[in-house]
Amino acid sequence: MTDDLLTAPVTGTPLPVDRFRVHRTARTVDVDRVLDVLDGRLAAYLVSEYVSAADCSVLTANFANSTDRIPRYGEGADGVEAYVLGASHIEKTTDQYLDQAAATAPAMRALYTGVHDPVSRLRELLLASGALTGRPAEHDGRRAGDSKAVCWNNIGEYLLLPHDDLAQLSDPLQAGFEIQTVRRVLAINVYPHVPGAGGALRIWNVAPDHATRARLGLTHSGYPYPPELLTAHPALDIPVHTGDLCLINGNLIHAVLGGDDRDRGRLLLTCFSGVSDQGEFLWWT
Ligand SMILES: O=C(O)CCC(=O)C(=O)O
Ligand SMILES: [Fe+2]
Repeated sequence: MTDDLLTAPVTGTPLPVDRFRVHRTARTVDVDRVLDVLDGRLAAYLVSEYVSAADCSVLTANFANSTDRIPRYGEGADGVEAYVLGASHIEKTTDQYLDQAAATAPAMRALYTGVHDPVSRLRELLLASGALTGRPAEHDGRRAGDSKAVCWNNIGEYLLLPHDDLAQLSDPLQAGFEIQTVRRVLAINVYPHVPGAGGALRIWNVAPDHATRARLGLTHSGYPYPPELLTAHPALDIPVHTGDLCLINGNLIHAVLGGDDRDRGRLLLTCFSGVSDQGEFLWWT
């Protein structure tokens, strides 16, 4: 491999400049703006105070008290990249993922004890609008997870390095899983606890092309793109706060910016979603 393969800038498709922006509302969700992100007409939509302070406290305490949190090992402090509750399809076979979704369902129900699950609430709003029909992704009669909870344990420059949420759908381990037909990922992110000023989302205006992924060895992961290869693309920073909902076009490269010790404990509730080749709105974790 020559050096050029690893040092050439990331190339791909941008959103038109007038679409590369974040729309904001407080408390109320404008379903049309969610559809704008889903359909590629908007980079991101942030709803502040989406979750009440009382529900944020309950969710944060439920997560802290859960005995089912699993450390995920990576590059981070003490080698622990994140604490995760719930299933993740990344780098698993479809069956392994669906097994994990079933096994973690009781822990996820426990996480939402005493609150209306805010990730489901967003999907309920979308489906109630009549604009879409939807369901969790399925395979052989078994269903994907509804949400997962993630607490990144890294601090420093990035809590999570630049990546896209689309490439991971192409993993040959999941051949035939219906999420592989989704062409644009809508990431549904809810933040019950953001203790510090760090942990902002940064979105670059580029959906990477196959050639970029291939030369960087990221064809089926979309993670991580070296930040120094992204400098030619405009970027949008979206600080997130306790109670926020942030919907993003996950095809665009994005990252979670870092922080310091005060940022430890930032809690994310999330699912991925998108429209299948059958025209159904699907979600998974
Ligand atoms: O932690 C966040 O705010 C976003 C995480 C993210 O982009 C992902 O898990 O794909
Ligand atoms: Fe992401």
